[in-house]
Amino acid sequence: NNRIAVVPGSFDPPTLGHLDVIRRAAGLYDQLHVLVVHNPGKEAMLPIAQRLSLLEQSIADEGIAGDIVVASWSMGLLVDYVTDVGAGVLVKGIRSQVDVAYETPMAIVNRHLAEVETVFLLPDPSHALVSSSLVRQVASLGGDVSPFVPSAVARFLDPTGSRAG
Ligand code: COD
Repeated sequence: NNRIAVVPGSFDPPTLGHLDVIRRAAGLYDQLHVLVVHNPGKEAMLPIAQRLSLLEQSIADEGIAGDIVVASWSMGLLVDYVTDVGAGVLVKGIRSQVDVAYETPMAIVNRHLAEVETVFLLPDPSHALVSSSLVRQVASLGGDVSPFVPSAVARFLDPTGSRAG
């Protein structure tokens, strides 16, 4: 069933780039699962539960309409989740050729494993340079991340707003 798609990511934290891709995917599919995947290769900043809550708030705040499920996954293959929820498509955002090179082998493997197709979406160019790792770095050094993240995330990372403006 390709009317259901899964948008996986670390979302540590969610950025405006992620929200742009989620909005575009929500316009293309009947149901979207935004899936927080534990990536053992990356040292996390935020606990999974915090990322889920920030994603839910951000999707609501940005007024992204549609049937959107926010969930997490840490057990086994990503394609197992995709198959379990009756989806046939993974949606990934592409910022540059670096993302294409990283995503292509995974997309081919996922198709072999479970006949799951991967659809690549391009964000608005104004969001294409944003990454969670950049946001983590700016936040850890005390900088203002509000231009790069949804307002719920900016409030969470800088509750007093002392760095903004
Ligand atoms: N603009 C557009 N897209 C963006 C932006 C932006 N500014 N920032 C991020 N994205 C995209 C990324 O390209 C990615 O598609 C998605 O948003 C999530 O990004 P991150 O950084 O939150 O997540 P990653 O890159 O750490 O990905 C985590 C995944 C779990 C999605 C990835 O590791 C994965 O697919 N793993 C597969 C695990 C598996 O099943 N392996 C076996 C078969 S290969």
